[in-house]
Amino acid sequence: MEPFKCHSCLVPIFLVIVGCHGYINYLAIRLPLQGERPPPGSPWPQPKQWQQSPDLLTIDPIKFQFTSDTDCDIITKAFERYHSLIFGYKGLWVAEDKPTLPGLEVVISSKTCGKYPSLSMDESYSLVINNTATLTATEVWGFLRGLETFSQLVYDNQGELLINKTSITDVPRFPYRGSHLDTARHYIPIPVLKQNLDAMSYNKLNVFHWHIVDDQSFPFVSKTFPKLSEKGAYSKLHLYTPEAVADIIEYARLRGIRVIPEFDTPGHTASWGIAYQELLTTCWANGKPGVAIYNKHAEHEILDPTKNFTYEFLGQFFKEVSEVFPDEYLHMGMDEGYYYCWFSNPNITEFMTEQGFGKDYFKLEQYYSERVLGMISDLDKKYIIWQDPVENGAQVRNDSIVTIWKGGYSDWRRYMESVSSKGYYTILSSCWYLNYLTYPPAWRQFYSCDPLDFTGSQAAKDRVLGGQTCLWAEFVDGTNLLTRMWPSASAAAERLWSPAEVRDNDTAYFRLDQQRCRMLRRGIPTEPLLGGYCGDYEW
Ligand code: CP6
Repeated sequence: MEPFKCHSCLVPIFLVIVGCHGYINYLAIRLPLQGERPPPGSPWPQPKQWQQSPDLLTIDPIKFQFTSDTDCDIITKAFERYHSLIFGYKGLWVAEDKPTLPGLEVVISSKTCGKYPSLSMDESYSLVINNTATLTATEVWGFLRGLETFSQLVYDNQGELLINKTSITDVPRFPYRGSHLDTARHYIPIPVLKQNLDAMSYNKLNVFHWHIVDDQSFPFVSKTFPKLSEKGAYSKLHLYTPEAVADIIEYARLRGIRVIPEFDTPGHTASWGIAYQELLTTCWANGKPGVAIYNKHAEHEILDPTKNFTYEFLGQFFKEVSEVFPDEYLHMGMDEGYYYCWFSNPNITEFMTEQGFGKDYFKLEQYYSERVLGMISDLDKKYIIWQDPVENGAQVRNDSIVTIWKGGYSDWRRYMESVSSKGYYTILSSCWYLNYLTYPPAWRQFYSCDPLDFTGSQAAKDRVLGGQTCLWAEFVDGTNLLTRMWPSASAAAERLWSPAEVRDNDTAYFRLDQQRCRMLRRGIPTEPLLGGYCGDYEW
């Protein structure tokens, strides 16, 4: 008989013991006791400077007036929305024992009405609530943030609307505070995208990074190449038509949210190849060409960087994209280029030899990215890319923005360090991946992650523009998107808006729960963080 082999047996046993106790918590989560709640009407994310007096004013919904010194559609429409957010869900009576707040007066010191939100928009504002209330902002974008804060200060006390005398001066810590959404693994219906934009505005997030197509589907309807979605979308029900895209951009604009589309290339492009097979690199096997469209082997998914056709096609395609999306930036993807099909294809090998790349496939990737990014500059757009091309040595414009997606809750630091020390602007997303489920939910890790918490020069830190949550939708569709996103994304939103010193997890817990209840009252299905229920609301 074989002697008992100790190693092969003990290792798995060891892993089971350590693994279970180290990584999976089999004990019930103990929810903190109720009662440590913040005062009602506490704003999220917390403003930079914030003073509240115990003096209360009452609000009479019939008499309350919004007024503005500047004529602007963004302001008029925001007044309508916030009127129903503040007064919409309560019967209401007015007590006689307190002074009444007559309205909110808005002063826009630039006297201008902005067209589209941008990276350099001014979102600062100040808000003074005394016997009257005044919201002052330089630009309309600051007004939107201040109006959100105002609406959060108002609270309901058994049918009576109250607000404390308050004084706030507020400004975001980072200019780029995003929510990334993948609408290719699953199609997300337009009404759900709009609810998500609503929730973003309740949390002062200002960029919708729309990862609109990927290997699995191509829902974006291009006027130049309609076949892309005719063949590449899941079905003709699963489309983002030009009208729908314009509708989303307008909905976002009115909330001070930028829409930045991502058309990920050269990898993740299988769905492009359903209509335009010539775009993809033919994979070779056993000395002959195989199929070049997406199948269960994810390798058949990379563009062919050696053909002029590819660049002519992309040139026309991105010209259209640059006209459809008004933002100054496009996200050009460029992550996870799997070189497998490049390795296998003799035409690519020949091209590499001609160009003097030898066997260095990074050089081929650089060639592709520099050529395509050059086209984007020629279209007068700036670009954002995932970190991969920079790691692989591509030279990109020094005003490019690089999204850090690798490394999880701790290792992101070394990527941030290396990319920002190369002189690029950066956005952190590694800490805020919404595609994992944990028990308890991961909001504390989300909240604790600070994008400036890495070793680097002041100049490197000055290039950190902010961060974004990412929702990769392999296991997410319209049914669970909002509960998956909120309130976890709110934790990231406070990290990106409020001063770095606002970081105490335990007090944040109850404030975050209050924000969750507020979103729930406003119709966003958000998942619970605490036991119990939301005030005098049935949920
Ligand atoms: N799709 C695309 C993805 C991911 C990326 N790009 C991804 C990678 C790792 C994780 C989650 C998502 N699904 N196009 C990387 C940016 Cl953990």
